Formats: sequence, structure tokens, C-alpha cells
Amino acid sequence: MTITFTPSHPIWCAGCGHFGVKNAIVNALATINQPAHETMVLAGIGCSGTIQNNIDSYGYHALHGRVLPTALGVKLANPELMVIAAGGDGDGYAIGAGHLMHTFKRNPSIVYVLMNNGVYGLTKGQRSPTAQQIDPTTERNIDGISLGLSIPGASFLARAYSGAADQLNAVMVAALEHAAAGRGFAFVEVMSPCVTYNDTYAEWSGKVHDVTTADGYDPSDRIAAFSSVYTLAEQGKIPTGLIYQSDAPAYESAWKKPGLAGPARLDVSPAGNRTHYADIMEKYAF
Ligand SMILES: Cc1ncc(C[n+]2csc(CCOP(=O)(O)OP(=O)(O)O)c2C)c(N)n1
Ligand code: SF4
Ligand SMILES: [Mg+2]
Repeated sequence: MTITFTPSHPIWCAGCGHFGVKNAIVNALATINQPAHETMVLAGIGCSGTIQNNIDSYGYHALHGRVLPTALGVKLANPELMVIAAGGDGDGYAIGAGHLMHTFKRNPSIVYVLMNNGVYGLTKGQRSPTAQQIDPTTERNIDGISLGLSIPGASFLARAYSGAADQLNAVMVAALEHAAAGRGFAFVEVMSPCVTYNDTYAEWSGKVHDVTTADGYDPSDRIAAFSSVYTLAEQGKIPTGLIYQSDAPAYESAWKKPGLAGPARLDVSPAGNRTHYADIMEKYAF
């Protein structure tokens, strides 16, 4: 099946980190041979949110902060789809923060790519929840990986950097494979600089540190992952890589029965269900 949708060209500023994120998603879809007509990319509101216009798949532009519940609804309706949610740090850690916690907890097999640039790029550079605060004694920035590590259902926590394409590509492929295998929620935070309002390339290039390069690093060890993330943050580093992966049960495993299609693939037409409707009505007959 061919879809007729033609991706548009990104409208981001030259040098925006979101280009690297888009390339990594496109590359990962190709690497796992994911058909376009079996893929849905949903995005929130922000410069990051326009990414769903630029990828050869079905797409949906959700309300600000509401991309995760919308993506979950799509996955429940059609569990065979590869569902990729995407958005910014404002979208995911501010207005949408509650949804992020509950998605970690539920662990549905969808991918969530959060582009972290420390600002609200689209609305001209206000400070986001990940911004380094002016006075760190009064307000500290949110760390989405630590948040995920604190919630038992979380099954895939990774961070990458737009300025390090090889690692970003590898992490993105692993995330899509995690979701495609029905292993649950694959969370990828990408450090994705906003060159116009918060150009952090020079700073972040010196701070990113791949945790998996440590001797004997075991991504299934939650306590070691916590320790590694905190120790590196104390040293002023940004921990990256596939930080944590577990076999927590996926949300849909509770109700998805073998051989039973999701609601989107069921025949719900009155014509196709006459006998069934007649059986139901029979129960109400006096
Ligand atoms: C309900 C609602 N509140 C506020 C806004 C205004 N708004 C649009 S995008 C945005 C934040 C975008 O920042 P982020 O999610 O970090 O994405 P970026 O542009 O940095 O990629 C805000 C507050 C909105 N569109 N809808
Ligand atoms: S304003 Fe920032 S986040 Fe938005 S497109 Fe430009 S560089 Fe990217
Ligand atoms: Mg942002």
C-alpha cells in the first residue's frame, strides 16, 4: 500500500537541533523496515511539534501537552501500528508533565521523542522546565531520565544529543525496536539545541557523557542507573546513552488477546454485524 502524503520540508532555523532528531527518526524507521502506512507520528505544539509534517507516515498534530494521551488512544485503537509521539521540553515537562508520569507508569508500547532545548523556541525563548535557572537556589531544572527511573513501570530510558549523530541513530533504532517488540514505552530525550534563543552546542558538546562506556555498565540495573545519572550530574555532565531498559509488562499486554484485532480493525458496520445485533436485542425482548 502506498500513501499519498508527501512530507513537507522543515521550517526550522538553520542549525536547529531538531533537524538531527528528524533524520534519526527517518533513519530508524528505514533501519527496521517499518512501512509508512503502518506508522503514525504524533507531535505536540512547538518548533519540535512540526516534525510530524516532515516524516513519511500518517501524522497528527495534538494539542499542546496532550500528545501522549492522544498517542495512547491511537495505540489502543490500533495496536499493530508503530506509534511515535514527539514534542519539546515545554510540551512534555511543563503543560504535559502529568501525562508523562502516567505514561511511564502504564508502559504502552509507543515511542516518545522529547526534544530538549531548555526554552520555548516557538514562542520566542521563554525559560522551560529544563532551563538552567537564574538563581539555582530557588528553582532547579527537571531531569526526565531521573523522573522515569523513579517510576516502576518505566521500561526504556535513553538520552542522546543532536550533535552526536551516531549515538542518536543507535538509540533511536533501539527505541523503535523496543516498541515494535511490544516491550513498552520507549522514552528518548534528545538534547536538541535552539540556535536562535539558547545556543548550547558548545556547552553541551563538552558535557555529554555516554554512561554505557563505563566498564560493566548494565542497563537493566535500576539502582546503578540512578547512581550513574546522579554522579554525572553532580560533576556537571549530561548522562547519555541507553541508560535503563527493563522487561516491565507493557500496558496493552493486559488486554490484547492473541488473534483479536484492535477496535480500529474490527468490522463495526451494522451490515456486517446483523446477527450479533439481533442476539443483543434478543436479550431485551419480553
Ligand atoms: C494550551 C496552550 N498554551 C500555551 C501555548 C503557547 N505555546 C506554543 S508552543 C509553546 C512551548 C513550546 O516549547 P517546547 O515544547 O519546548 O518546543 P520548542 O518550540 O522549544 O521545540 C507554548 C507555551 C499553546 N499553544 N497552547
Ligand atoms: S527557534 Fe529555536 S527551536 Fe525553533 S526552529 Fe529556531 S532554532 Fe529551532
Ligand atoms: Mg523547547
